[in-house]
Amino acid sequence: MTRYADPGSPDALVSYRSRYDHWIGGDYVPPARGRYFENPTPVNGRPFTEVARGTAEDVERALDAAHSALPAWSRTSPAERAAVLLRIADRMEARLEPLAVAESWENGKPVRETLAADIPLAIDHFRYFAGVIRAQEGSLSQLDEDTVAYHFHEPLGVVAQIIPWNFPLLMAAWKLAPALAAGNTVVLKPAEQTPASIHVWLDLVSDLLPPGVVNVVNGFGAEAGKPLAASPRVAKIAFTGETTTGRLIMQYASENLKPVTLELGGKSPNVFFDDVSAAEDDFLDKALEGFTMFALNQGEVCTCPSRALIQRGHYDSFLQAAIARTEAIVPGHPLDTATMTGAQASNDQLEKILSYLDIGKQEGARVLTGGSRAALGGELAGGYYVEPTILEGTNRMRVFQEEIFGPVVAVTPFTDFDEAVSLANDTLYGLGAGVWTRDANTAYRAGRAIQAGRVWTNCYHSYPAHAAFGGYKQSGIGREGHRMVLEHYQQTKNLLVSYSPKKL
Ligand code: TXE
Repeated sequence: MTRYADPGSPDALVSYRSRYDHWIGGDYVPPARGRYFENPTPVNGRPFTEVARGTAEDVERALDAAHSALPAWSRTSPAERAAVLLRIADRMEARLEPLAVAESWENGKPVRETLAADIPLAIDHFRYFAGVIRAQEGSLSQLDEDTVAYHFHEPLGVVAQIIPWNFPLLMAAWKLAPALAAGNTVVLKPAEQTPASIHVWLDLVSDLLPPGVVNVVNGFGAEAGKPLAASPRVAKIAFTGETTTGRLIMQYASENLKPVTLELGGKSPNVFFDDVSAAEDDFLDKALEGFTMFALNQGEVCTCPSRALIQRGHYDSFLQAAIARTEAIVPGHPLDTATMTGAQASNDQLEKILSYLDIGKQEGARVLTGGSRAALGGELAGGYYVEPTILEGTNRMRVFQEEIFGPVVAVTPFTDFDEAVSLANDTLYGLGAGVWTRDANTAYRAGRAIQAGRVWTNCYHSYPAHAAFGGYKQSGIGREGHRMVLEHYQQTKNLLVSYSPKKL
């Protein structure tokens, strides 16, 4: 096991600047109003850098830079853009460990995950879209002997991207890779809780991008995010965050008739049919691991399997095994590779989760394990740690209906297939779901009947670049990942050409 040194200490792999300005036009630019905010690490609650607090003036400067860079970037060939994306991926791979440590330090997530998942997946997104853009073809329709309709893919222009704090670099990669591959330039606003890791990334790769192709304006939602999303100078807004914020983004965009893609909240069901417990091989073990995925990334995942629906025939035995498995999750310092669960990303998030634990108890939910703030003490004393928690109750309780975004799963039994599907769909959301059974017919029918953009079947929480991701119902609009996301970053140009010498 390895314990990476804390940034700021002598052996650290990452050294932060004491202050981060905005990144505009290929350079650091101080905020127009001269204000900065402190950025604490969730590991111990202490600030480690300060960051520019952006406003509308900064957004305008970033939009100027993105518009200046657009003509040249949008005219590069797909092969040139693919080469840039591949170089970015190679650079990131060569510096995997520092990027992983930076991501863990700022977000609080375990470094074993940033090393094995967050950063490798981000790298793979750049590689995937480098390949996709080279393979993309237009189309041609022959309308008659002398008339042809050509269809070209053209970039949208300058796009706005507003991202959250739960996977700062991976969410940046999900949005940047397809946007850049398609020939757009970008103004991106990271979340105020995790503004620094994108700058660590920029310090690593910015020389590979022409100035102004990627611009980063830091700051808060209302001060920096709103002027960006409301600007008539952006061609599209891509947003990931809370459903209520998504509604606001759509309102801003509607003023200028701009397209939006939204990745919003979830309350994903994880459904365990009886036959799971009858399996004689490792399948039960795999399903139990699938159950504990509610604690992955401290539950701060929009697809967190935060509702476990367990069939009555094996309810007690499965739940006992699931409790034991949950209690075996190792908490600890996020930079220790033995740690399985780290800190929540912010103090606000910690308080939100603790308040939901109180709400659950008041509603009559039974706490089967966990249920409190985790007292880790020592050097982690000021950090934001929560015990992985299993609540048992009924699907109409608030803890079954509202997104907690913490390591909390709400468990309830079901009797048969129809009840499982009805409980699974009894939610405003429709982002993810899990189905566990060895019966192929049950798996297929449940997968088709559950109203969610992704239904993992006998697996959970995998995010390959070439699988479409997005929400049904109030979980969002549009898809990310997969080559189909290019549709959200391109527009179709039709050239309708007559080659006939005859008069009209
Ligand atoms: O989200 P916000 P918050 C959920 C999760 C979490 C809750 C609140 O339940 O507890 O949302 O988190 C920017 N105009 N998710 O408050 O506010 C903001 O600065 C323009 C689910 O952090 O939606 C940040 O960059 N931008 C989710 C981004 O929006 C605005 C991931 C997300 O912040 C804005 C995160 C405004 N008016 C939270 N207000 C997921 N789907 O994965 C805020 N922002």
